[in-house]
Amino acid sequence: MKGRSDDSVAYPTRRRFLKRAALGAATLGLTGCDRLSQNESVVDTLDLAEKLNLRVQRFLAGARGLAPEYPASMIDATFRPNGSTDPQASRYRELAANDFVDWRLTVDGLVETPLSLSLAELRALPARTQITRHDCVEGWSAIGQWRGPVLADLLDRAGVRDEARYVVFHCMDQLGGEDFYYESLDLVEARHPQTILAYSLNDETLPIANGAPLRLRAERQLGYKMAKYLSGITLVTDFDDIGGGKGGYWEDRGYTWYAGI
Ligand SMILES: Nc1nc2c(c(=O)[nH]1)N[C@H]1C(S)=C(S)[C@@H](COP(=O)(O)O)O[C@H]1N2
Ligand SMILES: [Mo]
Repeated sequence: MKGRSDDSVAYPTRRRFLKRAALGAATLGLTGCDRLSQNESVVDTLDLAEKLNLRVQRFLAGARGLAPEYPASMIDATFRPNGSTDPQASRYRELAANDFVDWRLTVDGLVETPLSLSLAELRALPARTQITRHDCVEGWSAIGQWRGPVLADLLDRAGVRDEARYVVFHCMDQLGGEDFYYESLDLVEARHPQTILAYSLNDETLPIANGAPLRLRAERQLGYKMAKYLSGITLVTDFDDIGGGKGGYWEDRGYTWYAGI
């Protein structure tokens, strides 16, 4: 395991690159994740950067290098919601109407023991609290405090089989009214100590706008990786047969799968 000094090398480099990518989009008068994906030069630049980034960052920061955490005084009063903010899918509406009492998180796929956990059961597990900065490719950031069980603990409870390489996160919202949002992480990122499934934001129940009842926080990644409105996670060897086959809703639309910052 490498120390914090290594992080300061890895993160500013990526942040500078992101700033440039965001600036490029702003110059062209583009706003929003969807517009960015329509700009080919931006997507090409991201593709090229991705190949180097995963290797360079893993080398510099190691598998467990930590994202910066902040003092409570730096928490933003409102955490800007983005993407889906009020899912209309009928299943989601029904669950929300009953305060998610009937909601379950399933853990299945390449595991020894599939799990199905209620919100109460998740809240009873050991939890991690972290104050971190969220960076969206649109060029905005927000600092918030998140709390929830560490994903690695859940994976250990389920028992990940040797063939598994990725964790896929299924969501209950249809962004753009069509495909359900989904995301994925490899097991290194999924088992990172700051990768948690958050049920609270700034000491309050996670609001619908920010992903109630449960959302992923993967603090070394860009905002679009952090799937909101979770319904289940599946352990897989690849994501060829899921969604558009690229490992995520935005990845299917041209974003890079590796979104380390
Ligand atoms: N299910 C789902 N998860 C999602 C999104 C979404 O539209 N649906 N948007 C992503 C994007 S682009 C960002 S920046 C963050 C926004 O999280 P927030 O609403 O808490 O700011 O959620 C990510 N996770
Ligand atoms: Mo985003």
